[in-house]
Amino acid sequence: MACIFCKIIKGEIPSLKLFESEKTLAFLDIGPLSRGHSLIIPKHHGAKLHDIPDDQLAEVLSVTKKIAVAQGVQDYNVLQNNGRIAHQEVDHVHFHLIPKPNETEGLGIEWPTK
Ligand code: D5M
Repeated sequence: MACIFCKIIKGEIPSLKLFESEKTLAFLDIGPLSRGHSLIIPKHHGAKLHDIPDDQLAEVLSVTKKIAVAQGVQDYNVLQNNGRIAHQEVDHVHFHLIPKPNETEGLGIEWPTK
């Protein structure tokens, strides 16, 4: 299995997990656009949105909402790319949750300093 996100699901490569259930995994993005930038993925492998069963998609969106609430940010982007022209790099469906914190908001999650 060459899919890097399937390897993360299987624990074959490390990730900083935020949430895991039977259908869904959330972890911090390795190249965060802001502090707390996370990825929420269905465990079902599929490259594009239309490859994923509805029940898996529903849970992914619900988990995305819960993480946004848990992070305590009011302003954030949810982004999901399909295909190279649309800037998709990893061919396993993933939703980006990108906080846009201001100085008074706390995320409670730290990306480790190098
Ligand atoms: O975004 C793909 C995203 O996947 C990009 O923001 C980096 C992230 N990425 C790639 N490899 C890893 C690992 N190993 N851990 C965490 N995050 C990772 P796209 O929408 O496909 O352009």
